[in-house]
Order: sequence, then C-alpha cells, then structure tokens
Amino acid sequence: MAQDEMSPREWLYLTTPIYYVNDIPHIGHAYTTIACDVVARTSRMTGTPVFFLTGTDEHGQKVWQSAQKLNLPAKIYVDRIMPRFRDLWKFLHISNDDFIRTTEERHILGVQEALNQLWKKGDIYEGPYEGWYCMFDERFWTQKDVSDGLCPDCKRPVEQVLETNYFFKMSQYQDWLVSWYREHPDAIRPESRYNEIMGFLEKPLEDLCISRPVSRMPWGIPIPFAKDYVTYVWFDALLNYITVPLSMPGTAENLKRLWPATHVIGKDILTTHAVYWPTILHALGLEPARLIFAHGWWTVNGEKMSKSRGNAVDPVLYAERFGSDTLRYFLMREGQFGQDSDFSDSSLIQRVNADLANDLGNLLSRVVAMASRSAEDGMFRIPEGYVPSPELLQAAREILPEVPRLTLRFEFHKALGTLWTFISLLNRYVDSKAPWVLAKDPDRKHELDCVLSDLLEGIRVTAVYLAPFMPQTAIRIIESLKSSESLTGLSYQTDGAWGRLPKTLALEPVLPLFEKRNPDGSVQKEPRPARVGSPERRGEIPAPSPSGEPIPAEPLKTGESQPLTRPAKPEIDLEAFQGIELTPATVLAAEPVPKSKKLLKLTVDIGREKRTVVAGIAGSYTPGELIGKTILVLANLKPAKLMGVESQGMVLAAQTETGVSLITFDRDLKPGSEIR
Ligand code: ME8
Repeated sequence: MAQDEMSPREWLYLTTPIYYVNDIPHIGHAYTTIACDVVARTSRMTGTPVFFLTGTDEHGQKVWQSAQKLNLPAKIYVDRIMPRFRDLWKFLHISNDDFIRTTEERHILGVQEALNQLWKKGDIYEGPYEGWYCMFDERFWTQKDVSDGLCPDCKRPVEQVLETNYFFKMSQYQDWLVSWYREHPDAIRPESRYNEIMGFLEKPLEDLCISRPVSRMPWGIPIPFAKDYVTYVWFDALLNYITVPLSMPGTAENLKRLWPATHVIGKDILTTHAVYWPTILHALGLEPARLIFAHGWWTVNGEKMSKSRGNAVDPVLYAERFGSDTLRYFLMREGQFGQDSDFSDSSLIQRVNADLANDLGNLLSRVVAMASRSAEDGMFRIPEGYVPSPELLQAAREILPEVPRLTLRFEFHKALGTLWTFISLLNRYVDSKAPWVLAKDPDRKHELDCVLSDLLEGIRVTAVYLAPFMPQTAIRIIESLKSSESLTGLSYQTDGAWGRLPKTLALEPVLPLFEKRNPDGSVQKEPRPARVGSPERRGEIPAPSPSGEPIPAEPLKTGESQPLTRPAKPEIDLEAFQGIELTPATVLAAEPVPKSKKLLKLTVDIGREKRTVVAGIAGSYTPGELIGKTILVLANLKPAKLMGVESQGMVLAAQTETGVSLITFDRDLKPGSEIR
C-alpha cells in the first residue's frame, strides 16, 4: 500500500520572518528566504506536502519613519517598497506558496479577531505605563534596564513615557511555557538558542504592551475595542503565521492541517518568536511552533552590515552579476547556518572558480564533449550490456541520500559539501579512466561508452540532488543531457535513482555553466558561456527593475563591488543627441514572432500614432506582462525587417547577466511625452 493511502503525509508549514519594508532587501533577508526555499524544495522532493510562506511587515514605527522621511503617506510608501521584496524572491527563484502583506485585509481582520478573542477572555487589560521607550526597537524598558538614558539593546537615546496602554497577560503563561520547553527540548535550534531562551525564562516575565496610542504612532492595525490605539507591530506581525491559513478557504481545517509551523528566523528575533509568540498562541488555544530555527548573522568583510555604514550587500546586484544560483550556492555553502558568517567578494569568487566553474561546470562540459564525440549519427547510445561501475553506484547510493537528510536538519554547508564529495568522485573517475585515451583505440569503444554512460548518469543524479539549491543550474544540466525530468514534481525516489538516463542521447557540446572570475569579479576569458537550453526552459526571470519602483531616499550601496563597467564611447555633442527621438510608448499588444525564440512583436502607442516594433526580449518577458507597460522607444530609427516583420522603432532595454531589463518610468505619463 502506498504511503499516501496508509496515512496522509504530515505537512511542512515553513515560514520566513516577514520583513520590514523600512528599506530595500539585503543579503541577510535573501539568506533566510533562500534557506527556507532549499528546505521547501527538498521536502517536496521527498514527497512531503509543503506550504511555504513569506511576506512583508508593513506597520510600526520604523516603516512609519521611513515614509515620513520621504514625505509620503505610509500606504503609498509601503506599496512602493513591498515589490522590491516580492520581485527579488521571483528573481531568486523562491518557491513560496503565498506572500502576506500585513496591510492586507485578510491579515487585518485576523489580527482584530485575535485581539477580540483575548479581550473577551480577559487576557488583555488596560493599564498605566510609565517608563522608558526606545523608538528604534519599539519597546519599553524599565528603569533598571536603562543606563545613561540609552537603550540597552541598540544604544540609542530612550524617551520617558507615561501613558495608558493595553497589555497582554504574558506573565501568567511563564510557568506553562517553561514546562512546555522542558518537554520539547528540540523546539528551538541550534541547542545554544534553546539554552538562551531557558536562561531568559529564569527571570520573571512581564506582561506585553500590545498597543500604541494613535497620537504617538498612527500607523498600525486599529484595536477594535480601543479606538485611540493601534496594535503593537510585533503582536500584529507574529499573527501572520496564522492569519494566512485562517483566511484560506476551509479556514479552521487549513490551520489544523498546517499547524504547528516551522519558523526560520535570524537570531535577532528569537525572543519575540520563542517567548511572545508561544504565549499568544497558547492564549488563543493553539500549540507552539514545531520548531524555531534561529540562524546566525552575516557580516560584510568582517564588519556589521548596516545602512549607516553603507555596506549592505544588495542581492539583486550580486545575482545579476554572478547569477541567482551562484548567490544561492554561496550563501548556503559558505557558513554554518546556526553560526555567523562573513560575506566578501573574494570568498564568493573563490567558490565560483573552484566549486562551480572547475568542479561542476568543467565536469559537465568535458563529459558531454567526449560523449558527443563518441556519438554516431549525432546520437550517443548507452552500449548493449552496459553495467554501471560498482564503485560509482555504491557511492551514489551511500553519499547522495545524505544530501536531503542534512538539508532537512538545516546543515546546508554539510549537505553541499557531501554533494561535492560525489562530484569530486566523478572528476576522479574521469581522470582514472582517461576516456581520451580510450577514444584513440577503436577496439575500446565499448569500454569508452560504458565509462561515459557512468559519467553522464552520475552528472544527471548530481543535478537532481542539486536542484533545491541551484534550480536553474539543475534544469540546464538536465536539459543538456536531454533527460526528460522537469523540476516540477522531481522526486528523490524516482529521479534520484541511478539508471534513468535515456538509452539514446542527441548530445551537443556545451560551453561551461559558470564563468571563471578574476579577483575583481570580471570574467576571466571570452567567449561568454552559452547557456544550455532555451531561455524559456531556463525559466529566467528579469531582475526586479528599480525604475518601476522608486527606491528610498538613500539607496543601499553594495559592499565594494559595483556592476561591471563597459568601455566608454566617444563624446557626442548636444546636437547629435537632439537628433535622436526617444519617446515613452505604451504597449497596446504583444505577440511572439513566428519561428523566433527571441523576438516579440509589439504594437505601441507613441502619442501621435501607433507603431509596430520588434524586440528581442522574449527570453525575459512574456507578451502578457508587457501589455499596459510604458517603455522607452527610439522612434526615428530607420525601419528594418526582422524575421519578416517591419520594426518601426527600437525598444530600449539594459542587458543583464540573465537577460534584459526594459527601461520604464517611475511616474504615470502620456505616451509621446518629451524626453530631454
Ligand atoms: O525583524 N544576517 O524584520 P527585518 C542574517 N519584521 N540575516 C539577517 C541579517 C543579517 N545581517 N539581517 C537581517 C523583522 N536578516 C520583523 C520580523 S516576523 C513575524 C517579523 C534576516 O526586516 C533575518 O532573518 O528586520 C532576520 O531575523 C530578519 O532578516 C529581520 O528582518
């Protein structure tokens, strides 16, 4: 009887923190989200049903202050910043099942419902509050905590406040919480974090102030029973983990099916998740999370990453420059998940050159090149009577299953290290069998093709085990081997097993998957590698376009690295520039150009008339997503025929490492508006 028929598989309900939209995302945010994505993808491949949630935390003081700095209404501000997160996750191929914004109605109603429930139950009371308040951390401190008028946590000045507020009776759940953790010693990982929380719980727990007077901070969820107050941002934010399942069709059933969740967070927000949250859940009649994993902190070149230091690393720039899979690989490989790690260009480049370009990329290109040379009539055939190498078969059976096992224990660096042990074994197998020697002797063709079959199959299973970490690379490898797996529905049990390579392969030589880099990050040698497979199959997604979404007043800088520069062109005078008619054009219709993989035919409105323009953007945009966009067109370019279609202008776009990014506008405007 199949597993599913015996008992339904238990769900993995996996969450990232919901990130503040007080600024644009940096690699710290990408780290947590990529780690969750790797776990979600791995779990799905083992057959576990997964619900993977991420989102944005859009209320509270920090967000309010950022909006104020830009002189924008808070809702307009959050609507502009939120897409930077949402689009980054698409760009990094994050497979989240939902994305929650705390300003959505489904969340607001859920929070108000929870507040009402606790109010009616008597778990929330009104009371005076006198003490110190840290604006930055949005938390109260008692006299004994504060010295020299500074916040003990962030060392910024605190303010004296005296006001009436609403409190959640957190203290009454302290004994229960301590005994729950004693019975569930695995509920917080790493173990040191569990010990930290047990230590914290040795001191008396205070009640939690869950309101903020509107007069001081108006940006939050109104408290239904206290009209002059909004909800404290942490009480609001933590509830996202249940407002989402509760707002799905089937409500209570969904929560029952998914709960308890697994929360992956940074070590900075352990107390809120491991103390506030389980007491709130308990008061609402729900059990605490199954697991809270608090990972370590990324520094940059040995320094704390912060906006004021200007050293926050922008994941978009790195993913554009090195590829999103390379960034994913580096973040998962470089540090230990529970420990702090350091980001530097040199360690990234070292990983690219050694692990990706040498070990993996070269293995694929040299094996495929040798196999295509050994092909007859363009077809490589697994020879009759082929018996897999016992050495490789045994290694695959022993080593590879360790990869998902370690991944599901959040030991990503070990999981990848293990996979690379297998890759090294394949490389050693190439060297020891020396297929180039076998190729010289026609009598040894059978032996040669057996060795190549071993290697091709070894690479194929490597791609399957690599897929959760580097989904696009896995697709490219699988495509280059013409094996039919698609990443949706890939499973370790079937696809990960040895022996699923097609018997006949129409292989073409492939150029390296990864480019070797110089110490400054520039590509070591031309030509640029061809990508395996078509852009559509590669599933490339354009980088989040900064032009569509205005960025905050002080955009983050990226460490030492900047995008690669191009050689300068000769100067032109103003007259030459004025001879160019650049115009905003609205896309009215878009369709593929028959027989072309790259070209789209667009009908655009340039203000005074409609034009047909043909653009090589099919690898980066679908026709549907273009309609309604206002883009930049060179309107007085001599018409030219492309694949039989006359193009009456040229669409302008920037070339990125993974495709193109169209030039758009950050304000609504009429097509044909003058560009100066
Ligand atoms: O705390 N290294 O949001 P936030 C590693 N909205 N991870 C880092 C990091 C770094 N240097 N910097 C940030 C909030 N992170 C709340 C959460 S949840 C109900 C509400 C990651 O935007 C890490 O996961 O400040 C950390 O916990 C999170 O971003 C904090 O994101």
